[in-house]
Amino acid sequence: PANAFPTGDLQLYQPDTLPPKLQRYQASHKGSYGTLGILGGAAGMAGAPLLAGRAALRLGAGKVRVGLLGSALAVDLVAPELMLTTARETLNQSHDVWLAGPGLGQSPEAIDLVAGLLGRQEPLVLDADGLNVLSSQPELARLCAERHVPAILTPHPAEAARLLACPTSQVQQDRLEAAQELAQRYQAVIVLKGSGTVVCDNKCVSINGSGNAALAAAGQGDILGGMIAALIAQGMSSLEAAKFGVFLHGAGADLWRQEFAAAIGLTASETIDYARKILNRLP
Ligand code: NPW
Ligand code: AMP
Ligand code: MG
Repeated sequence: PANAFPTGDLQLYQPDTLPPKLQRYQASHKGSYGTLGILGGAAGMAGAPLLAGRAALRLGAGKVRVGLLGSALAVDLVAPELMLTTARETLNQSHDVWLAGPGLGQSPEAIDLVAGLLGRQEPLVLDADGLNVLSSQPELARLCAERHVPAILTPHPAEAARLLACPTSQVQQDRLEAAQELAQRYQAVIVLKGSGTVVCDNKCVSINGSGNAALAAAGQGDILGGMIAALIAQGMSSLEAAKFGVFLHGAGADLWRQEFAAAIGLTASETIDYARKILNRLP
């Protein structure tokens, strides 16, 4: 079933207007819309942070730098607006918000990078291997919980199970409980992905109302991380950005399904363009 958990008095999150922070002002410039730093791309997985970076640009981030661990790429020919460099170089530059994890791997360098970011105070989205590093290094949980600006953790059910040290089936049996337990343990905003994505912090919990099974495809989580980080770069709070980013991502897939009268074959790259359409159609 689409929502196999009790919703009780929970509201489905389904915004119908553009968040005020995303209004564009005539005299604004790229610096008004924030600079995002992305760390990821160990050997063989450069695609993941590039997808995240492309998604962030197309959802309005002012500037995006991608620091790759394992692949020396000079330019993304599909999105030459992205600045590509090494992970270390990226860490040395100042950014308004960070996304760490897409294709990051779990090497000693990856662990070091995640630990460094957890200890800084800019907003931070951790996804994919960023989460796997967090679950494999117990001392990082405390760094996460002690942050002044809560991190955003965006696990799929298997990543959530690693963070909670429990079976994936247990996460799926009670997704609200699992998300809220993660929020408490890591003092973070949690995006528990999958059909009926749960977004919560240690006070509020909501369930996303958009999205469909066309999203069950490689790279869809990588672009979601880029989208949420782009919304934070533009001034949204971590919790609002998480809810709105998840909504746009799912609504993009819903629009694709409607326009194509199709359920199979949506790529992450296409989802980015459909999410941008949804964003620009909101009054
Ligand atoms: P199963 O198969 O059901 O037992 P992993 P990953 C489970 C990078 N990527 N409900 C499911 O388990 C990422 O960024 C790079 C239930 C599945 O097999 C990461 O850094 C790409 N279970 C790295 O690869 C594109 C669910 O989780 C297992 C579930 C590894 O990430 C691809 C897979 O999880 C990829 O994004 C659900 N809704 N969803 C690139 N182009 O460079 C997932 N599972 O082992 O954490 O591996 O997610 O592929
Ligand atoms: P990841 O597993 O990290 O690539 O993330 C997959 C993304 O696609 C997440 O945002 C999931 O919520 C979404 N997704 C995957 N399968 C479904 C589904 N059956 N229904 C709705 N969303 C899904
Ligand atoms: Mg993923």
